[in-house]
Amino acid sequence: MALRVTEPRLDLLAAYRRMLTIRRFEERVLELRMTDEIAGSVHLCGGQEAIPVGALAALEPEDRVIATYRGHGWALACEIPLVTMFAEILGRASGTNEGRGGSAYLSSPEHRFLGENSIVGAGLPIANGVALAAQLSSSGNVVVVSFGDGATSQGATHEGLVMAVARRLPVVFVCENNDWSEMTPISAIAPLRDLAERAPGYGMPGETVDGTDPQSVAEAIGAAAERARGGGGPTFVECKTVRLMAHYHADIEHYRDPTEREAATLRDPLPHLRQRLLEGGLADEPSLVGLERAVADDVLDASERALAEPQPDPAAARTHVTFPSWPGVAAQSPAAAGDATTLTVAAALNEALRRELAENPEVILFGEDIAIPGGVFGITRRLHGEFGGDRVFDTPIAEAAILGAAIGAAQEGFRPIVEIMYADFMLVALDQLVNQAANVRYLSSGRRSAPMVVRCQQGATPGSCAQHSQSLEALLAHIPGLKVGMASNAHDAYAMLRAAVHDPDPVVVIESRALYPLEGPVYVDAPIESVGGARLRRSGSDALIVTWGRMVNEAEAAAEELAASGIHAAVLDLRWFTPFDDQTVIDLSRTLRRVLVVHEANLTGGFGAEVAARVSEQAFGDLAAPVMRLATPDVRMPAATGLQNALMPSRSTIGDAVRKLARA
Ligand SMILES: Cc1ncc(C[n+]2csc(CCOP(=O)(O)OP(=O)(O)O)c2C)c(N)n1
Repeated sequence: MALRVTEPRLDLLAAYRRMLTIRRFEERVLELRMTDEIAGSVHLCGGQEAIPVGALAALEPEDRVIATYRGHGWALACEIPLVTMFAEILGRASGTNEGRGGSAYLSSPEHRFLGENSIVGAGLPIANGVALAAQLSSSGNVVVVSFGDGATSQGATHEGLVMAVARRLPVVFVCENNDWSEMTPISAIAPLRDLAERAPGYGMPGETVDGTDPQSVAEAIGAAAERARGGGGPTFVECKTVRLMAHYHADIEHYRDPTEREAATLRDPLPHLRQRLLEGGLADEPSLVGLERAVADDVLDASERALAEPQPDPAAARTHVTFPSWPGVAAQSPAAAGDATTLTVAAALNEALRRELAENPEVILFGEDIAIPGGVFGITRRLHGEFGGDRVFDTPIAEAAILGAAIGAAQEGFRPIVEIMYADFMLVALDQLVNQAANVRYLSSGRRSAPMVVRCQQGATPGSCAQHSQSLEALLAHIPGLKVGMASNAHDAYAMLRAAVHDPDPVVVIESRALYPLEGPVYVDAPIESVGGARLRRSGSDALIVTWGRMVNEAEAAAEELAASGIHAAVLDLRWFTPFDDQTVIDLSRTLRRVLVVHEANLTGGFGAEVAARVSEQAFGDLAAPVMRLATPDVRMPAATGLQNALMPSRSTIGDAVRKLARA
């Protein structure tokens, strides 16, 4: 497809210098790895230098770049200083990420380099989010995201391409085709002459260029960027290149035919460009020799300086997991917050979203069928009509693309709230939450964050099948960097969602589908709470039931029945799994001395195990009995109502458990 709009003239001598700098850098990294100055694997980009150098020559200063894990060349093309790059790869405190990123996951947003990504294909959905932010703010910026030929097999790549087309996002997808999908030739996977042939199938233009020629790369990427800037949407640019430095430092390439390797060496971009400079009269031999010596000296000098830099302070390893505190009010009794309106949980959630959209222009809402249809459970009804299609929009059925777009947009100043229709569906896109969102703050040493809210609902209801009824809070709460909560009533559904939107970290707000119709008072003008804090729902003197979600209501009903027989159980609604309210849980456990944890999720590895462990460790001497757990047994969830009821805790089984505990 013809793409040419303009033909950026590349300063070939400057390009040669940059490409040579990248090559010498990679060679020096290899030396430092082989002498064990560098720990771990290094994946070097020798042979591929023309792609980042050509691309950056075609971009504007405010455009953004996201690279593959083989991304040193991109980082250097973005002009991150050599010494800072070496320092990061050497694990020094003065590195781009203070030693947290290392070779394959470094970033420097100040240099518009939003980072490498060690998960193959994961950068595309995030690039879409960065592009979404550019589109919504009319900045005119473009995002370039690079990925290997092997990454074209990834689901995230497919979802990213689909989403970019659906929203006409200003992204340039740069496929660095070096013929090798790790240790398997891409020809054995994709029976295509060019991978760019796939682009029209997505509904975007595609072009294949010689990725060893910086001029061709600059022209193709320049044209694609201009098209994106003009509102024309994404383009797929395939740059055919060569891998001259193996998959990683210790790869002996036993799987590679020597003749293919030899042919790749003959395509080495550096001697070709050197020859072109001489033949074109752009440089003479002595000046090139001088330039080459200067580049080698610069690289060596930078590496020596980085080696002399101090190691990070070991105490720093624990910082910047999440923001330490947020100046919202502490969770408080809703009764202290003025007049109440009676709403269902579903309506309370809708009102929270409406208020956040109305009060905060950076809030955007997207997900599957959430805009025009108003969500499959109606939680987002009328919001598209009130706030328009830029702020409330429907997405493809592509959970990784949804979460990735939220991550990218959040890093660029937006507050995305996304809906994952069922918690079960998050499992197809966990990478974006666990490997991506949860890492942003830590890996950037607090310089970046991804303040996004993921809403999902969960739990078994009559007829819901095993793939639509799991309770997954423990899985999510296990991940450092995420905050996770679950409401048991209409006011908390409202207040916790608003707290999540104002929190500076990624927050997963789990809703209980069974509770959507539950009515209760909602104090809509209550001050915004901070994320965190359990709430005592019922006082008692004989035992403490710690629970959350719909089980809070079951526990309260059980406590009511128990009171009639003289057993007074307190009920604590945990509300937030992370951050965990140790103080409230432990103080009450010490006082009441008998603790039962109840949850709908199945027993093994459930969050009840975490509560029990914390209480056992911190309230040990005060307990009159071991902490008890009551949960759904470790089975899959059947659809039939009678079978479900036979498994899940209920007021009657909770009552039995408390009676047993009271006798212990
Ligand atoms: C999701 C995922 N699967 C597997 C890997 C392991 N892995 C690391 S690099 C790589 C090869 C990627 O090949 P390609 O996309 O062609 O990039 P290239 O190595 O050519 O730069 C693989 C499979 C990974 N990091 N992430």
